Amino acid sequence: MKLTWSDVTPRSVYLNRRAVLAGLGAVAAAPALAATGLAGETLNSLEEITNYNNFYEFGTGKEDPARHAGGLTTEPWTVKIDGLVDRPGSYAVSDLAPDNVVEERIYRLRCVEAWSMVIPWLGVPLEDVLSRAGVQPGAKFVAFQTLLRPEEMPGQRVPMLDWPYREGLRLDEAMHPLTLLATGLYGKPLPNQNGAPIRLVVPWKYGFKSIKSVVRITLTDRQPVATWQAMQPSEYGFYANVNPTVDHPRWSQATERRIGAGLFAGREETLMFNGYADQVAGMYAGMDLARDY
Ligand SMILES: Nc1nc2c(c(=O)[nH]1)N[C@H]1C(S)=C(S)[C@@H](COP(=O)(O)O)O[C@H]1N2
Ligand SMILES: [Mo]
Repeated sequence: MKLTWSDVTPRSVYLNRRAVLAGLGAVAAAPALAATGLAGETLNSLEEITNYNNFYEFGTGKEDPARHAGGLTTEPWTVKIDGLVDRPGSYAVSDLAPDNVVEERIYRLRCVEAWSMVIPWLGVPLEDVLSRAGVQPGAKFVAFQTLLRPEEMPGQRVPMLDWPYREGLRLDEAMHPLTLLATGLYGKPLPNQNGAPIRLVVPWKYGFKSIKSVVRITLTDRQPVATWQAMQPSEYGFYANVNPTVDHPRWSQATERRIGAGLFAGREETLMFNGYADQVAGMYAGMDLARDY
């Protein structure tokens, strides 16, 4: 049995989200900025967002994804949802995030390499997708996987990372209303270099958690393997919360360089949880964030 959005999404929510989408790029951006604490921030241009990328499946250079990702076939595409769910299955992207329910979310993206951007995503809360799949009581984590297709992903022909790229979240993080499954940016479908046709966006965590071109989402009772953490656990943690007080072993995380700000712009202070502390800090109450980095 296949569920569609209309089965589970109240019509009022639909209409609301459509209204946001319709006003895209104009007035509608203002409330989104205010709601996420981004008032006064300048959006990065489409040019910047699509030409300065990390997507190692297409090479390690910042311009490699723009150059090589065009060859990735993104249609048809299915996302397998499995593990501890009531309704496992393979879902089409249009089923998970139909055009008429996607909403705009303007988020900061802070890479662990200490650069940042502000990006107007389109997508659906991951929470909605997981609720529709029916999360079982035993589930504690969510694991994600990127497509494995070395024929179209030249970076995967080199054992640079342990392919396919994998990531994971605790269940409460995955169900947090800020956590997005993005299918577009700047009002259009996601460019391949940004993780078409569907990718995760977790704005309070370092960018490597926001896994691109997702083909599998698994609900599990064990903490999932995450690619960068497995590769270098002393440098990249499972949590990877943006935190200016916990430095990377090889560089400071106290400040960041805003892409596109210009040669003479100073570095910006990095904000706790990338500026989303009011919304997310409660999930980490009592945790030692220097240990669980
Ligand atoms: N599959 C996959 N997802 C990935 C990466 C990658 O190399 N492969 N890079 C991550 C990193 S380090 C960052 S900073 C963001 C960059 O997203 P953007 O290029 O859309 O800005 O994607 C993340 N998702
Ligand atoms: Mo990153």
